[in-house]
Amino acid sequence: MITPGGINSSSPLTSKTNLKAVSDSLKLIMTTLSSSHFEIKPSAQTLGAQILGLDLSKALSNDCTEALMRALGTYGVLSFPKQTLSARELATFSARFGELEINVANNYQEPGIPEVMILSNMLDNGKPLGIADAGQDWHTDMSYSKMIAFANVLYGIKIPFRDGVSLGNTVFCNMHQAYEELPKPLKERINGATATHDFSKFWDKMRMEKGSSRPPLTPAQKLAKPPVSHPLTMLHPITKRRVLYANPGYAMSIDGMQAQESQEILDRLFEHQLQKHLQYKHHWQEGDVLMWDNFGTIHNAVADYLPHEHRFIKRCQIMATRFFNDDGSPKAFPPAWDA
Ligand SMILES: O=C(O)CCC(=O)C(=O)O
Repeated sequence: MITPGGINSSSPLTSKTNLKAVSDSLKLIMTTLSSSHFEIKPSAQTLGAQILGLDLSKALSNDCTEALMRALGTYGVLSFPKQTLSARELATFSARFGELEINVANNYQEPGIPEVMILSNMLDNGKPLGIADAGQDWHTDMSYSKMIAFANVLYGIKIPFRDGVSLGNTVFCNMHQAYEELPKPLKERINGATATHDFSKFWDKMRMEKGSSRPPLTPAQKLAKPPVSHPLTMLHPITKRRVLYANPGYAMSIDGMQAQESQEILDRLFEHQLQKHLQYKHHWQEGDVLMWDNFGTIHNAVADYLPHEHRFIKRCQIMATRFFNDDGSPKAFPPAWDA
């Protein structure tokens, strides 16, 4: 235990064991110091902030994790430039924020660390190294699942550039602002309503894209991912402000509404939430770790690079289990966040 009087003020620092304890404790202090203080540099756009001064390969203190969580709620998208991480360190960092998803149907996982997925258009002897077309349209992760996703953490190892400009950038829209800017009658119409989200909507759309190698979903796969309902707006568990929780990728219909009205409202919401002034683009650099909040944003991985322009990203997905119960009801907020 670290006491104000020293490493362990009750024991003399003489024996080899004590020296080892001192050295271990100093290491702990250094680690804690080096991973507790960081600078937030907001993008000055609708979303986004850079986090400077943190080495994500080091253990994060509780205070630091909580401060990052607040920053994530506030800015929606955090980037940590110039990181050097092993897959294990990426998973350890991500797991500080919640339970990690293990996608059982996915072949592109880090050997021995299934919670780390590979997104890539690269081939090794003709064999894909990762999912090549992940997220290439507007969506928010896992809204098709009973337990939705809280956040994603992506580590950019190889980023394509053309004429010095990065390709394959990731664009986000701000769902706090989207909700706030809805006309009052529409807010009143959708507050308390739920929408059905379906995994196959996005999958089938991706299959229509040129060169897609996605096979049709089998009946068993469809059965394993049945459509689910979620509220169309919700209180963000960190900011406690209301967000629009809809996305063109997975939202199919508004429950209990005539098909035509449901489609009209969803189309209106999709058009509203994608407006340019709500958008923020992350311009990737190699070594970036990018973390985003799936409650307060929707995103789209821009497919503007060619097969020979290589992209290689490692990814973890943090589930929302710390915020929601299995039935979707919110858990009590951690008191420390009641600022
Ligand atoms: O590759 C990207 O930039 C984003 C991929 C994506 O949509 C995801 O991880 O959910």
